[in-house]
Amino acid sequence: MRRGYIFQGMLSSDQIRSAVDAELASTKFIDVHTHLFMPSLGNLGLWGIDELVTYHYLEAELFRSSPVKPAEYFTLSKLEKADLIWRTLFVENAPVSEATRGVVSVLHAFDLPTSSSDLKKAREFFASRDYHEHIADVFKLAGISEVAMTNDPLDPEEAPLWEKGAMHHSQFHPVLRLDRILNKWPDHFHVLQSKGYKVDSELGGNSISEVRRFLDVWSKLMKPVYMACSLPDTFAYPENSVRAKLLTEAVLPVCREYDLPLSLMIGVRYLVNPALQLAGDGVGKADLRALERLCCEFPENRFLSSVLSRENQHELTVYARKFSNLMLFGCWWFLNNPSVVEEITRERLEMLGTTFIPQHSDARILEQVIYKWRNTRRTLGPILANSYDLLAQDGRAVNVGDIQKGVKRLFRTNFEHWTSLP
Ligand code: FIX
Ligand code: ZN
Repeated sequence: MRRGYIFQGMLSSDQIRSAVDAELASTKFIDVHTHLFMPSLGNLGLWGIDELVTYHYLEAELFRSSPVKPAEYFTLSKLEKADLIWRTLFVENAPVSEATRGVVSVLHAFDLPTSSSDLKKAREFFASRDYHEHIADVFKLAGISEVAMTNDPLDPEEAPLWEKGAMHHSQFHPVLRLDRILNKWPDHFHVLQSKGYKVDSELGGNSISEVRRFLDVWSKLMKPVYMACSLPDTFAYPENSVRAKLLTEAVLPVCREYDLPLSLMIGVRYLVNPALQLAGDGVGKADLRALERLCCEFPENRFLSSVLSRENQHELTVYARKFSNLMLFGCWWFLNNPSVVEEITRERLEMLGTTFIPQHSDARILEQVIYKWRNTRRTLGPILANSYDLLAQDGRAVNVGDIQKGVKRLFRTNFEHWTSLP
């Protein structure tokens, strides 16, 4: 998008806001954490209206407005689920929550009716789309150039696709996801055994070197830009545990060997309501001294971190001031709402300047990037402008170049440098 403004020299307060909005609109962001998949991973990639409407955020909201019980709901077909959610959350009620309004935003972006009594026209539209062209249109509407994926080497559906040589895509960066190894070793070590890795449940014998060999094989196969793991609110380090041993003796050394950051996403209370399945996770305040100790004891490793509890955000920001090998990213999951994004981003700008990554979409369905990034630009515009305005008020002239460099650093170069993206 051409920059629709030409300001020379020192900017006034109004010009600062215009310049920030214009730079946010014209800069193509990197989406540093999603659950999207490159086209060669086939049906793992979710897109279209029925996936959008049955997003797990909306399933959680459905059960607050419908008498249907989760057990009954999960027996329905995808189309039946979507029809029920559409009727309940979009027809019988005005869609004023973040997740429901997001679907409206996507429909509006494609000039589709947003208050229909059914999904007929939307289904016809998405059925008419060429997938590859659709991806290009969606990325353009979202103002993003590329996304980081979430790729699980122990997922029985995804792993074989990589092993068969799934074609890489320049706009979809692989991320080696470690949850099944670090959080559920007892349930998954046998999968490594079945692939010829001499590992056991207690990490005896050559287990650690075999896990490192497994990570080496997958680092070569996937070519990830970072490794990642979500962790419970109870995550602790140091700790005499299988997770701590795997993390410090296998994962972190392989990250150093391949010059990869490790992303630690801390604070999930898994399945607080199991009946809701993927929508059943909750949030808990974590003890971030675990992150502090890891950053301190492994200065040669680079860490990305996003934490789920609002109550952890201020101390996480302070930790980023203490450890230059720690890069904060995003307002994760239950935090990705304007009221909380504003608070978190303001305190990060105040304490870190532009040395953090403000947001990621966490998109699970392709078109979600459209509304998640529109919301981010809308929320962050005035906040970022305020930072530059205060600078001007306090005696340092602000010019367009300052703003261009700041926006680019926040939404591109911080991640590029952290992950050594080409
Ligand atoms: O662990 C994660 O990557 C989380 O983001 C997901 O598990 C979560 O379900 C989600 O999609 C949140 O937005
Ligand atoms: Zn996620």
